[in-house]
Amino acid sequence: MIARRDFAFPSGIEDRRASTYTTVFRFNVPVTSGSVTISSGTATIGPPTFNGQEMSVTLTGVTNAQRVILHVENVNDCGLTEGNVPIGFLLGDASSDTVVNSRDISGTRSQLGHLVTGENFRFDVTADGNLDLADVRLVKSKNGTSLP
Ligand SMILES: [Ca+2]
Ligand SMILES: [Ca+2]
Repeated sequence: MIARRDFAFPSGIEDRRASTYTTVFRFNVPVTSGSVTISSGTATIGPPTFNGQEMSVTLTGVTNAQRVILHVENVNDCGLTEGNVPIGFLLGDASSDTVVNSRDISGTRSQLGHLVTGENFRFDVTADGNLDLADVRLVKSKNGTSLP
């Protein structure tokens, strides 16, 4: 039995560019079945895969500056467990505050040449493992965009 509260968390914002995004749902017990559908937003979802306490789905065709809401249900065949998980997609929003502005640009510039770590990975908006001018250019190109 998985508690409903497992799904009660705030929307994260993905700020990196990728053709495929993997969304991992982590539970407090091992999971072997479940379904995930897109309840709103533009994306194509793949079938879920299971590994220990994690269920993963891939998202492709995700457009920028939108909120995708994933509907998770029937985890471990427990019909009572369901929930909506919102994910924001906003390229360049390294600061995760729903707008791309000069703070994101200066923040990305401040990371130029650094190694990508668990602390600064959001500045690698091209998601290529390097913090370089391509990241700064991408953030600049999205200046002024925001999540609805
Ligand atoms: Ca921002
Ligand atoms: Ca990069």
